Amino acid sequence: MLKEKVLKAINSQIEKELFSSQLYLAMASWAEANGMPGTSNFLYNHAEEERIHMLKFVHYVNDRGSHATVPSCNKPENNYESVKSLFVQIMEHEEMITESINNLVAVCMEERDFTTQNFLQWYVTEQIEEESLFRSVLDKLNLLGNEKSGMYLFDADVEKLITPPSVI
Ligand code: OFO
Repeated sequence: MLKEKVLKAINSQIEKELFSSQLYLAMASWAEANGMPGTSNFLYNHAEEERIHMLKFVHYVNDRGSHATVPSCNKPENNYESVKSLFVQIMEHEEMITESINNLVAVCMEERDFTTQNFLQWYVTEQIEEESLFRSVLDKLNLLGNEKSGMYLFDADVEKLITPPSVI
């Protein structure tokens, strides 16, 4: 069984991963409705990725003999000013997630739960990849500046960054 503090922190992280998935789903739908098929495919795929992050926690908690609870989820923003503002928001969101994973590691260290700390290393590495991915998307957008014609190329290009969701 997990210690109370560790369980509480993981259940709170499950809520964040669920929100990430819903947020990227809402963003994907906005991009699809606004004629950006490559961007929407990229975001739909990433919404799945976040659902897998959530499930990985759920299975871990239950495998340890505790109970992972499924939370309700806040409504994500459904409208965006621009593709750039959407990706800026993702970057800020992922930085917040990285901070949250780091805090979770700190809780495990305080509670001397080295098994969970070891399990969390997957998320620590994943956050390096996620931040790097979204930074590279923002770099592409910054290179385009305000050129509307460039958005067609961006849309085709961002789709190439899709990777199959990782296995649980
Ligand atoms: Fe985007 O990494 Fe999970 O939340």
